[in-house]
Amino acid sequence: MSKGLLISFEGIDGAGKTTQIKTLACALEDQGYKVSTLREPGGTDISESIRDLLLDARNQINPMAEAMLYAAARAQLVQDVVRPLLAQGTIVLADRFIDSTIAYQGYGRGLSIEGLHQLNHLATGGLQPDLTILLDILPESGSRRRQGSLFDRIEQEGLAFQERVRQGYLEMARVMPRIRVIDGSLPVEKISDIIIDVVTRFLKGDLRVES
Ligand code: Z5A
Repeated sequence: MSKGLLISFEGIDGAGKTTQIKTLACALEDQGYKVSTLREPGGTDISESIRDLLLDARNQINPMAEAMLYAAARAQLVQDVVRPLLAQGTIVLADRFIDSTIAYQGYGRGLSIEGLHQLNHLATGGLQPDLTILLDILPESGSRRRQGSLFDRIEQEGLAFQERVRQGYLEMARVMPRIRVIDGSLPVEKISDIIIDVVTRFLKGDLRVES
């Protein structure tokens, strides 16, 4: 593989993305691939500082400023980290990417979806994931899984917000073949098997995701 691949993981809070990325990274490394994992917002000093601003429950941020801060963190990450890794032939596993902005700031907050696509395009220079794994769970399950931990600014939005975000993701998956929906309520190991199978088929060219 001369050029790397960008595989993003999406889903509402607590969907299991972080858990699954770790397992997939190990499985791909065992198969001999160079793999890097990163999270959004984050992954560079600037992007991590923006993350702190965005998730701090004490901050009141208006929706457009919020969208632009996510875009700023993403622009820095893509330029400094993602593009160089892809140029080296690395498989980049991203815990959230452009679809989070459409789902959360678009379907969740109600900002213009078209405007957010343009903002994503500006931030990334048009970089899109090659494949996206969408872990679908009910908001109630996500909330149960996160019981006992402190809720950040976005997590405090509640179940109706999470359901709008979830429906936004499902709507995107209906029209974007690169997004593969996987039932995130299954046992962890079962989900890992499905993801490894999907990604392995994709790497072999046996899974078509073009529109
Ligand atoms: N956001 C946005 O609004 N716009 C944007 O453009 C971007 C992001 C990029 C980032 O926070 C926040 O920013 C996020 C969206 C918003 N909203 N919030 N909050 P984050 O990175 O801190 O949060 P997150 O991405 O939502 O991660 P998370 O809550 O940690 O969830 P996760 O990574 O998907 O799940 P996990 O850590 O793997 O698992 C959560 C728990 O469930 C854990 O105890 C696991 O052991 C358990 N788990 C995992 N899988 C299972 C299964 N299958 N069964 C049972 N239990 C499980």
